[in-house]
Formats: sequence, C-alpha cells, structure tokens
Amino acid sequence: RLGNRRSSFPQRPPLRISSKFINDSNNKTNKQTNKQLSNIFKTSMSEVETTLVLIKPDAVERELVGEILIRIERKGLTIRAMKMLKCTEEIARKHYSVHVDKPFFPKLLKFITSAPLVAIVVEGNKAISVVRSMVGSTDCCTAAPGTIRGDLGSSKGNNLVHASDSKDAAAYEIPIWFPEGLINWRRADQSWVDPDGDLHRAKLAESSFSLQ
Ligand code: 3AN
Repeated sequence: RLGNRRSSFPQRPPLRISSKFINDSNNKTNKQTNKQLSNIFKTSMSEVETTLVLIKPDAVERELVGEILIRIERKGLTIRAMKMLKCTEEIARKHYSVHVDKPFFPKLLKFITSAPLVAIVVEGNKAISVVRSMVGSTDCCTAAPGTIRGDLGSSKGNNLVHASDSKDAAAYEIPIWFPEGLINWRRADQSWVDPDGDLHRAKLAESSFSLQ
C-alpha cells in the first residue's frame, strides 16, 4: 500500500515545543531541545510511542467520535492531546504530502476539508503498530472485522480514521496538527497499563525541555 514511507519525508520538521517556551526555532539551544524531544519520542530504550490519529469528517458527521475514542482508551492507550478543527487545504497538503500527486488526491482533499475532524495524539506501548492494527486496512470493505474500519465503514475514501504508519510519519505529522506542543502529563494508572512506560515518562521529565 504505502511501501516504505520513510524516504518520503525529506523535509520532516522537528517536534516543536510550545512557542510559549521556545520562540526562536533557529536558536542553537532550541534546536538541540527539539532534537532531544524528537529522540525521546523515537527512543529505543522503551517501547512507548506517540502517534497521530485523525477522526475524519465522515466519522464526525456519523457521530462515531465517542465509539472510536472509547476503543483507544479501552486499549490502555493515553490521549496526550486532542482538538476538533476544520482541516485547511494547506494542512491537508502537508499531511498528505506523499499523496498530492495521486489521482485520488482531489477527492481526498475535498473530503478531508469538508467538515470538522478530531485530531488526537495517542501514546502507549508500541502505539503506532497497535493503533494501525486497531484501525484496519485502508479499504473498509476488506478491513478485518474487529477493526474500526472493518466494523464501522463501507468505503475506501471515507475510511473514518487516519493513524500514523511509522515513527517517522508520526514525527512528521504531529507538529502539523499540534504546533503548540503537547501537555506533559502522566496518567495515574500508567504503571498498571504499561510498567515500561514509566521509563519513557522519567526520561521526558529529566530532559531539559518543559512542555505546557
Ligand atoms: P491509510 O489511511 O490506510 O494509511 P493511505 O495513507 O494509503 O491509507 O491513504 C491515505 C488516505 O487516502 C486514505 N485513508 C484514504 O482516505 C485515501 N485513499 C487512499 N487510497 C485511495 C483510493 N484508491 N481512493 C480513494 N481514496 C484513497
């Protein structure tokens, strides 16, 4: 389907911290901090990953936001950031940069900008592959039962959700939707859901950057 998308992100922006804390992204210290943040999210020390999920306009229109959120929460994944917004053409072109030349892009652009969507940053143990498997394959008609697309959709284009498909994709996509950064927050039950996640949280807390 997508093949190896890693090579498709030559202009991947670094994960940025809220401009409230860092105003000059060209500043050397800030560049180091951004790199550090990026490395923590991509750390190999623990399996904790951060991924972008979009609850697309069709799911919002069909009032499936709660259904999709509950699946994410019940899995034990953490919602680190969430907002409802109308996707602009500019955001769509950035987010779907690997698809802009595809024949289906005009239809995709019209669809993704047609109504509000809900953008979410989801964190958890192996979150990228876990969420992808919960979402199911691109075409809802062939997506496996039990997956979001397999259970709730009947279209290839209107397929309810987007989920980052690799660490590089997540690191590219999250700042597009959350340029203000993420809230540094730890769930009370984190160590019951994912004991290894504590290592990740500790590393975040020790680092020199501070999120909102
Ligand atoms: P996925 O969302 O499963 O990662 P991608 O990244 O291949 O799928 O495609 C991005 C989005 O583009 C899909 N979610 C779907 O909405 C749309 N799309 C992909 N392929 C087609 C197609 N052949 N016809 C219409 N829309 C498509």
